[in-house]
Amino acid sequence: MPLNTEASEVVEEGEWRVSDLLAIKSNGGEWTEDQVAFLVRSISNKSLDDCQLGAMLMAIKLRGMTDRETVALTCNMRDSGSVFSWPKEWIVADKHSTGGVGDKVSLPLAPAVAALGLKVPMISGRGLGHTGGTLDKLESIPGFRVSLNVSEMQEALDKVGCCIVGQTADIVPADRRMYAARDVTSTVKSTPLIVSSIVSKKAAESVGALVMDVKFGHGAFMKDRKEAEELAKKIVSVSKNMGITTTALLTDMNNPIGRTVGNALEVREALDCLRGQGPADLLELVTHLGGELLAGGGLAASVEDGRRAVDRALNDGSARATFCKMLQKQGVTEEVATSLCADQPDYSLLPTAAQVTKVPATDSGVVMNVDAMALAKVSLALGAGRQRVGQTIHYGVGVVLLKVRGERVSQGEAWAELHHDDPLPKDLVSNIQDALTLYPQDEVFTKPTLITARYS
Ligand code: IUR
Repeated sequence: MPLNTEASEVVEEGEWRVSDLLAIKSNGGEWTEDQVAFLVRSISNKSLDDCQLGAMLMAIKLRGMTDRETVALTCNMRDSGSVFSWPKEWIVADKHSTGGVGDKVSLPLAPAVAALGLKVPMISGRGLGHTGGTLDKLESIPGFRVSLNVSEMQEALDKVGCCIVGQTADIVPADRRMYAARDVTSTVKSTPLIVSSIVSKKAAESVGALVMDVKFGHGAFMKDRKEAEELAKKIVSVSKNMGITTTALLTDMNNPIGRTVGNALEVREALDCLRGQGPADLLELVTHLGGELLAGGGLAASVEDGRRAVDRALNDGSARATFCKMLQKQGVTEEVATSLCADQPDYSLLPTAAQVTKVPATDSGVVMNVDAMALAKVSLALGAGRQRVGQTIHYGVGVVLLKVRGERVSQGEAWAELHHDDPLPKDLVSNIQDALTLYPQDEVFTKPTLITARYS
């Protein structure tokens, strides 16, 4: 493929005509690092207009980017805003998930690895569409504040070891403009654009170790395993190229994680996990992802040792004590924080729904599958999430699964509970019935693998 067929001469040293650069990419060529830097500068200072930005994103989506280009894009995006600077002796780490249903992993994970010596300045998002957001879950705790300034973050990391906060305007501003444009130009699903968006924000946190939870399946952004594999490999290679020790786990998202979907309900389950009493799938994700971070940060001799350390921190109360301190650093009163984190927690302090309706099984059998996407849609219909940016959410509502994969249910027995504030929308009970698939009585249940691959 000839390079740069429509591109013309350099306009001035180090500067290019945007239309020439667009021609290079749309003809299948490769941009130089300087050209990528120029494009990101032009996005930030708005000398690249919305039409050109849309064309640039579409050219990237259709033609792809080499690793060299993606690294250059990511570095320049990182440098478009503030980059945190932490004390040299700190080992700073973070996790990112591509988003799942019932995914409350960050809540126990951050304090568990912080209790073991890592510093975790976790920047999370809000929920939109079918996946819930970590910030919304935390905001269901009375008093919790997701916006800390840099010095408050530094203080939280110094005294507690972790904080979970929202993105501020000065972190990777180029991504803000690019993401808004991707949303309206059908260019969200582009591996180099996803990789640069995610990794630039983690790099701006100045992390030394990163673990990615790349989800695939019915309830995930990536429905297809091949697409998820491609993303996982590219994130690892780009992030490592930027000096961040990175691994990615490819995890199944056909069933929701744990037994709860909905903000306050998920906080309860995260607190159960922090008392060593959480569901097995949540524990598996927290220990595996935490093990990767501890090994990546050099605080465990191996991933296996790291996993065991996380398990211990969840069982000996140290992760829970760290979470309790984090809550207080982020605005929760001592009384509420200690009551939630007690051996006998007072969950009545969390918002609860006005009504609980049980959903009976229409048949008998062993639960083979609870469709994560169907459950997410039910939870959204109950008001647990947002269909539009800025929509208010009901913190207490959601779904509790009384039966999950591998468990037996009899006809007429309740297998789920709907927690709702408003009268149930018509058809909701029949919609949730469609989420449940049972094995015929005589088949043997084999537990599907949750973590299916690892890339490093
Ligand atoms: N999350 C991000 O931070 N960036 C993206 O492009 C996607 C998810 I998709």
